[in-house]
Amino acid sequence: MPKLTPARAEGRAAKLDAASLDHYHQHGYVLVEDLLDPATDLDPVLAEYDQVLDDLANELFAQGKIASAYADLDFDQRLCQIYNETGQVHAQHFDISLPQGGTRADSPISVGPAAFAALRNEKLLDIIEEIIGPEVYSNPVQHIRIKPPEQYLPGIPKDHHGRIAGFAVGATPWHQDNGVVLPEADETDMLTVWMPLTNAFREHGCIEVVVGSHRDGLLHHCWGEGFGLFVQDKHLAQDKIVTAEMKRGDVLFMHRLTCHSSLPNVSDKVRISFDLRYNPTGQPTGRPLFPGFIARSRQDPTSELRDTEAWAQSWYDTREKLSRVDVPTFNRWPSNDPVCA
Ligand SMILES: O=C(O)CCC(=O)C(=O)O
Ligand SMILES: [Fe+2]
Repeated sequence: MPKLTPARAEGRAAKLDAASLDHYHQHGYVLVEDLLDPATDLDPVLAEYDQVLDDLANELFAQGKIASAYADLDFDQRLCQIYNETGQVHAQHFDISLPQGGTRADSPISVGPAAFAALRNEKLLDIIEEIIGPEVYSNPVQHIRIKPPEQYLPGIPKDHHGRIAGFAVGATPWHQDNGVVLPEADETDMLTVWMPLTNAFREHGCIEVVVGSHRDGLLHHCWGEGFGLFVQDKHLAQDKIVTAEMKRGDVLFMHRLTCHSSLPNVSDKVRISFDLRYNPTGQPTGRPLFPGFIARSRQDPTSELRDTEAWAQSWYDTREKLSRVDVPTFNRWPSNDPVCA
């Protein structure tokens, strides 16, 4: 399988060289190696999630749902132990976004300062600015994906295809990010930023990309019970698939129409990644009920949101509001689509 072309950032990582930018436009993605410093940019985020897991463990223990809070286990072992013992994937506890439906006033969400700092990371914004321009909006379609080794999840149910059920725990099917947002975002420059917080090599379930697929327009997506929206294999150029093995510090930038997926985690380590999205300020985000913010503005730097508490509050306010209304779906594709049968 061909390797992605890495674009090495220079100096303070503020620049994509012309060849890398050209690679993005030509192929629909660019993988920038060593853009982030694992110790200063990523470890604080992992520490925040250690705390989230600790809180979750204590809460479940207090509710009598687990036999111990397992404070002596490391993150990976503790996570798997809790998932297995409760028979549940607790992904929403860690996520930086609300569920797409059924939000309650107490739905878990994790909007801590380290996550906010990652969304506003200057090195990321420098590259984003080069791709989509100087007025950068943090699009609220954003997730942390914690993908445990499947071999360590005997307690989690599988669907009838043998796939492990739950958000992001298994392989992610082929899709375009444009396909999972509302049509209002179809004409935008929404950009996906994917970064591993732990190494994401093939065995950990890394991303795969169909090179140049952003040129083929929006593909038809089907709805799969348990694993969400996907593009059928017949629409995929199999010979254009590349595997994006990435280490901590690398960042992948993808066009909204670039078709991608991820492999199952067959390793013995939990794979943790962020997928964030940005669009030029003023363009629709594709999820109008969720809160975004101005991450960078060259025109009016004072309009940038720098207050981590205000950001968290914007999500808490949204949660409260959504818990009282019947939220229309963010999905444009019918669930019983004859084209998908
Ligand atoms: O991390 C994954 O498994 C899938 C990520 C993805 O689909 C995305 O970043 O848009
Ligand atoms: Fe995606």
